[in-house]
Amino acid sequence: MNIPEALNALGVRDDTLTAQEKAQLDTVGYLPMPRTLSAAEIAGIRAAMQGVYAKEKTGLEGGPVESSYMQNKAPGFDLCLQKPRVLAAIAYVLDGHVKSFGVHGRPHPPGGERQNLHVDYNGPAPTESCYAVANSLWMLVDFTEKNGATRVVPGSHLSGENPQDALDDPTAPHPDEVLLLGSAGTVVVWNSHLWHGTTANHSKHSRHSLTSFFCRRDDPHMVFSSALSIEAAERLSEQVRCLFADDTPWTPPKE
Ligand SMILES: O=C(O)CCC(=O)C(=O)O
Repeated sequence: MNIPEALNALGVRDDTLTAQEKAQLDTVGYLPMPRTLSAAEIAGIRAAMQGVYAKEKTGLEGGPVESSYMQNKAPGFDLCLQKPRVLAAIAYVLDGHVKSFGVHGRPHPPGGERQNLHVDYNGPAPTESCYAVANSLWMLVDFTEKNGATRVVPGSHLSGENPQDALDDPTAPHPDEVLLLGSAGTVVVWNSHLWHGTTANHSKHSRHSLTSFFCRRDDPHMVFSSALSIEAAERLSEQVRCLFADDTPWTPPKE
């Protein structure tokens, strides 16, 4: 099975996104998709996430700050690899050359700090028709002005610049930034050359979310593993397996 066949089997068609949605990805660089997850789906993913975080002590003293490749740790994240409209938006940004780098979580607790504006790529500036990276952010609670919603700078993916080089202070508020506000169950797909970053969480609750990250399949600068564990490869459908690229099975990091 090749990638076009896999995307087709996963429900991605030329008209899965409207012309307006595609234009939004081209021009502003991100596309919110409200109501992508049902309440039951959110609850299932959150339970799986809390299970992994508790096991790994993610975000706790002595534990890691984030959990990576979560599809290899529990089946509860499989949905984050197979919603047709999300995959259609990712495939649109990457011109069909989709490779999954899996599902990742980073707790954003009360008091959690603001991140630098950044892009998710270390390679050279992309050309307009050849983007290397695309991300999807899965809101598992409402994203508000108070709880650390992600900020993005619309259109910045077209600048060919990295905010670390272009800005005096990438942590500072940007005059053009927009907060990605939305209800739990919203997924936002962005071109990962778009300048973006978490804002501070001033609320009393954790801002729960996951990302399901993708890159251009043949990109030489993306050197992370895209391997599935044996268990995940046995569980996932052929079409989802096809989105991953490394043949050597993923093995858990040593404790
Ligand atoms: O969680 C967020 O608000 C932003 C995530 C992010 O910046 C990233 O995954 O690169």
